[in-house]
Amino acid sequence: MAFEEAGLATRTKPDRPTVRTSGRAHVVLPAFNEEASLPSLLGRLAEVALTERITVWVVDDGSADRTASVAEAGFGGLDVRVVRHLVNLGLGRAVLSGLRAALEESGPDDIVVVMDADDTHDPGLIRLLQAEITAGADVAICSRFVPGGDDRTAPFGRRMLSRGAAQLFHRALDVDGVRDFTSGYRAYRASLLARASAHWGERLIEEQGFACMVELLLKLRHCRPVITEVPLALRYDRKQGPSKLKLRRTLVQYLKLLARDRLSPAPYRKL
Ligand SMILES: Nc1nc2c(ncn2[C@@H]2O[C@H](COP(=O)(O)OP(=O)(O)O)[C@@H](O)[C@H]2O)c(=O)[nH]1
Ligand SMILES: [Mg+2]
Repeated sequence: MAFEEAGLATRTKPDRPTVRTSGRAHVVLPAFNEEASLPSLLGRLAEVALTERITVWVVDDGSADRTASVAEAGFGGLDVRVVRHLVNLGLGRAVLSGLRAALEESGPDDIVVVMDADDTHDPGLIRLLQAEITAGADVAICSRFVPGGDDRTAPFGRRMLSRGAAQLFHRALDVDGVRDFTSGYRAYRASLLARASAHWGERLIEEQGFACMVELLLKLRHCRPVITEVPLALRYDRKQGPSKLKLRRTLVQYLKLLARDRLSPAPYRKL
């Protein structure tokens, strides 16, 4: 196994009976000023929808551009729902709103995928994520840091942040099966998220910025999920406009999150 080769994780295969799922994929797209990228991304999602059952949840987070109307226009027969924040509340609140909306309509066999709305993530990977969860994973991460994964097209500073954070979190946190802690492209078994959401409520995601992705993994850790990774070749060259990630601010958020987790880890509870 790739993880074992690298001496990183001990549990990459499900150690519980396989739980079959063949449900719907709810695809949550947190979007802030993404009018330029959404049409192409919705078109690529519509291709996946030819063979998979998909509902897309675009969370327009107080965008100043036409993100909401582009999302509402949809693409062909693709099932697109739009959740709106009237003012910009940040990535964390947007992901939380999207997860909650998706969970309200999801069944036990469904999966919930979160991916960037900037069209740098290949929607074709949703099939692989679905397959991982069908095979028994509870969380499947599109990872830049497994063989076949690639972050070459991202700017230098951005790559250093993601790589540094991956090393740091790997060393400091007790989460098996994860190399790419900050990837914005992941799938979750809906029933796992529903349990965690019932337990944590509004506190499921408290981070407002990009650290929310790591925070969610840490909160889910208490459910003892099986986590696997599939390779992600990031296509930053498709990105229209600059990243919304602020390097220094995000680094500080990561360090604070880590410090909080070290100092007062939430007690293990079976959820
Ligand atoms: N809802 C919401 N989404 C945001 C915000 N900031 C960034 N995003 C979205 O989060 C995703 C990640 O941001 P992006 O610029 O792609 O970051 P990068 O690809 O990691 O450099 C994109 O889909 C953005 O539209 C925000 O304040 N609110
Ligand atoms: Mg992005």
